[in-house]
Amino acid sequence: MSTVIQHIETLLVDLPTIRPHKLSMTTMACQTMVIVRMRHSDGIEGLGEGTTIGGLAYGPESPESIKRNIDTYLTPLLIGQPSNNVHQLRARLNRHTRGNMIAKSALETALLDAQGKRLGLSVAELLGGTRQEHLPVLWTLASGDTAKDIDEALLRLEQRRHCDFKLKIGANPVDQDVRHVAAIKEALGDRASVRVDVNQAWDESTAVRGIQALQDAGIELIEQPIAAREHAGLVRLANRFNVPMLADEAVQDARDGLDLICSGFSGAFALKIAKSGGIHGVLELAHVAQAAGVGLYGGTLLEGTIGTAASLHAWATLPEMAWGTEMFGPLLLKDDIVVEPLNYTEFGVEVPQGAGLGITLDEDKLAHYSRK
Ligand code: MUC
Ligand code: MG
Repeated sequence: MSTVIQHIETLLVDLPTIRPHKLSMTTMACQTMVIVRMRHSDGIEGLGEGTTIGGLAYGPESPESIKRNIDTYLTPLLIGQPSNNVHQLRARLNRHTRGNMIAKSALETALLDAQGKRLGLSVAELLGGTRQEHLPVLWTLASGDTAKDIDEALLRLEQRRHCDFKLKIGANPVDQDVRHVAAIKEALGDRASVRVDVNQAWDESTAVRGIQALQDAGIELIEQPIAAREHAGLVRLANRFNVPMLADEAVQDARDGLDLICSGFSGAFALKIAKSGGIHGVLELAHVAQAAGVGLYGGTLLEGTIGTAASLHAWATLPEMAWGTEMFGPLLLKDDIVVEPLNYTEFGVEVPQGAGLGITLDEDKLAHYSRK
């Protein structure tokens, strides 16, 4: 008899951050991850993670909705189904339920982890094999304080941890944000690249003013300056400035990517497994971008180690990405729920080895941080 999915458990896990993380729409002091444990009839357990930023501040799914919708709607569609055809199971979930991309991503990760463990292959090998095994990782400076951000960047440069920095802006008036960014760029000079993420906070005319000043200050990349739905505006900004635009919230899946490309967008796309409903969805977007010559960037919703490992397996199957990755989520957290953390070294991170995701849960830590 073929192996079937027997049981799916979801846990809300709250881990404190090492410092407040300030974005345009919220300040985080804690990250909540939804951890999926999917048991199969052959005794194998697949792990998955669905994580967002700031409860309901970042997008339409919250940790609580991810858990509730998996438990109530998605799990019943999977229980008793054959374990080993991930494409069929994705299609089944998408046929019977709308949206909930983060929840679906967590489940697809758990399916792939189990399948890899079953076959003795890493998730990247299941996907066809690795093109890269060490990926560059940027750090986000978001303490909200210019001097603290400079100290944080200098320390990470000295430790050979990170040499690319992204600044979260958009919560303050544009002139104040520009002064903050320019001061950090000036302090770091040519030793580091500096980019900004506005997280949709500006309207187009504010963006024109802000981007001109940021371009003059030597900023390398401008991420999501205006609202996600303003595709035409993003194309206009990309055409107007030399500094490239990175589409993040504007590009969830391959269809959004195609729309932007057909509208004349040039620049780069932030890939996130959570936005695209999982690894297969995000790789579809990556392949559309590659065909159109749009640059790639391995993005995060600040997942912990399980979600970060899943993303790394996906990025490992792509050729070197033009803008590297920001897979630093576990480094923003004070603790971890896995036995062996990811290996961050030489301004990047290693793709984990071993079957499936290559990650083992630390049961004591999981129990300690799980919401009661
Ligand atoms: C985002 O919008 O890119 C990535 C890094 C970070 O600090 O926040 C995320 C979300
Ligand atoms: Mg972003």
